[in-house]
This record gives sequence, C-alpha cells and structure tokens, in this order.
Amino acid sequence: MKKVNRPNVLLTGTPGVGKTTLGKELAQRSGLEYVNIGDLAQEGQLFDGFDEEYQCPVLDEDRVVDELDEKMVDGGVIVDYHGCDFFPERWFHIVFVLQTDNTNLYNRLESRGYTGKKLQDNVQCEIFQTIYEEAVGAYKAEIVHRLPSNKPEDLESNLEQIVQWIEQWMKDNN
Ligand code: DAT
Repeated sequence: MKKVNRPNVLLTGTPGVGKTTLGKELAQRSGLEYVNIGDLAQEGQLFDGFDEEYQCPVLDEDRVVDELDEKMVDGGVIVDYHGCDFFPERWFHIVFVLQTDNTNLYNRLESRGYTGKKLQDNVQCEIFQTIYEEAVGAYKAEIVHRLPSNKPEDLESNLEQIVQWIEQWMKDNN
C-alpha cells in the first residue's frame, strides 16, 4: 500500500449501535471523509440478489471493494458498515467496534421499525459479539478496539479519543 498522510478508520458493529452518528460527527471534527457502505451500495446499486428472509437486497461485496479501492488507497476515509470481513485488510489503520447494551439496542431497533426475527437476530448478534469476533478474525488484534455506545457521554468520549488518535497518527506518519 502506498504511503498515505491520513489514516483510514473503520467503524463497525451491529445495526443500531451508533456508527452513523459517530462517523458523521467524526468526519466534521477530523476533516476525514465519511463513507456509509449502505448508502454507497444504494447509490450505485451494488447489490447481488435479494434476501427473502430479511427482505433486503444483498450487498455485492466485490463491487463495493472495487468501487472504493482508489479512494481508500489515498487514505483519510471513515468507513461505516455492519460487517467487516470482506474489506481488504490493507485498507484500515484502525478498527472500532461499537457496542451497546441489549435493552438499549432493542429499543433503538424497535423505534427504527425492526420487528420479529429481524429485531431478535440483531439483538442476538450484539449479545454474541458477532461483529467483534468478525473483526478480530479479519484484522490484527492490536488495531481492533471496542467502544461503548450507550449514552451521549459515550459518543463524546469516543469522538475525543478517535480525534486524538488521528492527530497522533498524522504526527507519527508525516
Ligand atoms: P448505526 O449507524 O450503527 O445503525 P445510528 O448512528 O443510526 O446507528 O444510531 C442508532 C440510534 O441510536 C439513533 O437514534 C441515534 C442513537 N445513538 C447513537 N449513538 C448514541 C449514543 N452514544 N447515545 C445515545 N444514543 C445514541
């Protein structure tokens, strides 16, 4: 990977944990570019089939990777997605897995309109730390960090920590 002067940050975790909220605010404060994979796929129709069980289109992971690679190679991108094992490992300098307490997450997803199996499965995904396991399986353990994402104070402290990490990374790499 060519040398870049700004890092790429992955924000991942179960739907509803607060990736988008954190990612957009982090982009404002750090000047890095925010990319929401769901939106990118929607805009470019980067789908491959339809999931009958969850009633949603299936992401075409290869096309997402192709679409983003050039931008990622330049650095300075914050990526937001509820999965992480299909991105090239070389893309990310740090990975944050956001985590939310069950009841809290249940309420957030319910107010988003999730019901039945979709609601249950997502809460279970969080209980079993599925995305954290996926992240440590896909990236070096030392770049994967868990962040609590329950209350507004968590958002603020996560923002401060990540902004500080980005600033330090840029000092060390420029
Ligand atoms: P995601 O992008 O992971 O699906 P989101 O950013 O859309 O999640 O957030 C889901 C809901 O939770 C939304 O109503 C905002 C709220 N939220 C996010 N972070 C929070 C925090 N730290 N404290 C309280 N509520 C939060």
